[in-house]
Amino acid sequence: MTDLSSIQNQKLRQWVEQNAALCKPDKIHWCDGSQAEYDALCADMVKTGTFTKLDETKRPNSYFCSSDPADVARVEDRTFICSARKEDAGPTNNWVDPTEMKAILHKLFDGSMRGRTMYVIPFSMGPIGSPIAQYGVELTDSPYVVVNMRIMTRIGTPVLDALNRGADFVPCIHSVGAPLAPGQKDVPWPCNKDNKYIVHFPEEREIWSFGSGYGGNALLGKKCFALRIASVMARDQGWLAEHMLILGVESPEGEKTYVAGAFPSACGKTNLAMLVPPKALKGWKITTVGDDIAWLKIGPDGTLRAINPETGFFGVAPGTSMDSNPNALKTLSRNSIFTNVAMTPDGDVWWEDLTQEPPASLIDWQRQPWTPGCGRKAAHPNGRFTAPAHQCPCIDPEWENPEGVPISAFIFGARRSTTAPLVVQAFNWEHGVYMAATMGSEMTAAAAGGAGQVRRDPFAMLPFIGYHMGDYFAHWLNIGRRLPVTPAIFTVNWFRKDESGKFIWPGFGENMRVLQWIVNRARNKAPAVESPIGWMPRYTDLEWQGLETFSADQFEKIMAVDRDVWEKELMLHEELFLKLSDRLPRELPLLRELTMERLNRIAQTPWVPPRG
Ligand code: O2Y
Ligand code: MN
Repeated sequence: MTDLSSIQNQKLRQWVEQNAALCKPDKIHWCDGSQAEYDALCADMVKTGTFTKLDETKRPNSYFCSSDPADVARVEDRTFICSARKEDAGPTNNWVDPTEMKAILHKLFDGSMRGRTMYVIPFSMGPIGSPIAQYGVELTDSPYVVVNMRIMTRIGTPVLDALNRGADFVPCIHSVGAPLAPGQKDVPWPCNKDNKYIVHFPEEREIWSFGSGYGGNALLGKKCFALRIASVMARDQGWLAEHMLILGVESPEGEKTYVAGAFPSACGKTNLAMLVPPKALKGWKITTVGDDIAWLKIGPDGTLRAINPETGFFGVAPGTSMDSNPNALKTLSRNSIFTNVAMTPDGDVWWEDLTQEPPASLIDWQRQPWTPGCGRKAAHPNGRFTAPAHQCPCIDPEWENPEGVPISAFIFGARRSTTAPLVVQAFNWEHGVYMAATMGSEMTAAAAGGAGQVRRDPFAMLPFIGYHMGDYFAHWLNIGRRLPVTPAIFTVNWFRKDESGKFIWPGFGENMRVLQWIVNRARNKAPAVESPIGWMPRYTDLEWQGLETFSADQFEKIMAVDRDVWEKELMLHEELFLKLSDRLPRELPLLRELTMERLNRIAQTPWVPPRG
């Protein structure tokens, strides 16, 4: 049992002491990260009604959990970057003066853990001791957070030992903001309905989160640390903290190429990270290093090395099926937590699209009886599974390599029903940065702004850059200048539609054909033609074995570059650039001009790759 007097890391001891005095919990529990601790916390949550244990034969060691309906997703409008100067947060972040924000937070956290236990979770983002990893400590009054953090990160004694040997850490403090008066009965999902604050202090490298117990708001290692604070550390220290999956592509000859890919939400990122190639592409294999976040550093040999700082997947459940992602389903077959999905009468889980036919009756995500046709969804659209990465059948053998894996290509994807071709390769690093900086994705009905609207989401990092976006673009350009050989950069779009509104590309496993061309291009082994917006494959440059029904005409449709459509697209790029003009690197508007010029010079519109 750890107590404060045994903590040799002065910063840690003082910080825990100060915050215990502020939050006034009944108890302090130092997490050792053991299985026994995890099991005991889960058993306690079963008793309090937070968790329901699932059937041990159907879903061993797994739990169902239902959140408060007012606490179901990240809250971007309550997320703040409190840099000392407003201009350093930039126009894409919410900003409040740090002194003012600290005063607000001190008031909110004062007594916020009364009647509860304060858990101290030492955690490592990345393999302990890796030159790319970083430590954090999360204080939280939520046992749900502790058990999820144990799946998502490396927690407990080995990290505390490293801290006691003097390692630094990012302080992360979290409260659900629901203190209990003496004798007051708790609710299954405590949170604060009126006040939510997800706050980052980039200069002090500190995170404060109040009022929510859900996902990215509360598991502070993920978006708050691994992206918002880490992006600031990466800027200052010359590395990259990115919203990217990492996958390995193995050729039939056994050649392995690692690729990192950035996609906004609802673009099938986890599916791509665990893709199962079509049988016809004999000998090609995909392995998973990570599905959401990549930290990349230039290695001693000049290659860009990437780690997945996490150890689990916090994936969207609805839509995940044996058709769309069999590897994810196998990953979550045991030792998993299911939040805001539905529960079957025999103690298993269900969500929309898991099976073609829904079960005859369910308990829905709000623990209400549910039957097909009742007019409600059984699972919340943001219902989640938390599952250990090592259970993934296609996990890469190098996924925990402390030195990381060498990245040969970056892929930037978005959801566009028009405009963006299936795949395009940037002419060079700067052009790739331009392409990633101007990414836009169509929003789903759930997103603010409405279905179909294109939202600029540079590098899929709009909600996650902890500083001025213009400086972030400049940082990417600088990294390119330091790399002896730059990885190739590509954009992909699986979602283009035809005139009748039908998706042109079959997607899912067939995306392997595009990955195949990408890794061959990265190795200078595949042909391409020059288009006005980058290098592209011709129809004959992709492998069609097993998908012979996809015709050259369809390929033309999905690759076409229409001058008028692209001129409008470039106007939208200019809108973004104007917003960022005080810190925008000069290269980017120049590259926009160049693209405009190239479009003006095409002989006929739409431009399509030559047949041959
Ligand atoms: O709604 C949440 O709190 C989860 S957000 C999330 C979770 C896993 C991976 N990515 C995301 C995201 O918003 O990008
Ligand atoms: Mn994400």
